[in-house]
Amino acid sequence: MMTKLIRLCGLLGAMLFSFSVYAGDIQVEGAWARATAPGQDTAMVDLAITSAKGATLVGFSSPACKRAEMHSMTHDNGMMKMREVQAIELPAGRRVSLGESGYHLMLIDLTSPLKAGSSVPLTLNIRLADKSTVRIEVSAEVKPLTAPMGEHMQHMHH
Ligand SMILES: [Cu+2]
Repeated sequence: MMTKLIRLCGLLGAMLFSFSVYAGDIQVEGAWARATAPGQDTAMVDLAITSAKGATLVGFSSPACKRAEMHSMTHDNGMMKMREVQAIELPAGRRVSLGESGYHLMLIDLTSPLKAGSSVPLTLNIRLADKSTVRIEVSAEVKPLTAPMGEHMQHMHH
């Protein structure tokens, strides 16, 4: 019991501003977004999460936007469609790359444009098997506008 408490405190206290975050049993890596074009007020963030135990990503927040949503992408008659989802499963020990699975984090109503070379702070809310929720601070790297997105992100349709 004590060990568990200490581990949870470690997770809650994780304020690691690096591009790869190890917070106890949960590892977040490769968080990035593409710089915004003039007039663009939404941005997608891709990242990978590996949780040693089964967990669920249930949301996130960021001071960079007024609204933070998790989206999935599906093909519909050859068109990409995005839909809000409330939960993204993180199976035990499996690296879940949001982009590869069609998911992404969506920053809506950006408070300011995303500039290449800067970073976006994010707080991920992850629900553990025991129903407790941990918050993990992540810093998403902003890459130049020309940085290639995954194939799934190229034909975005909002
Ligand atoms: Cu989206």
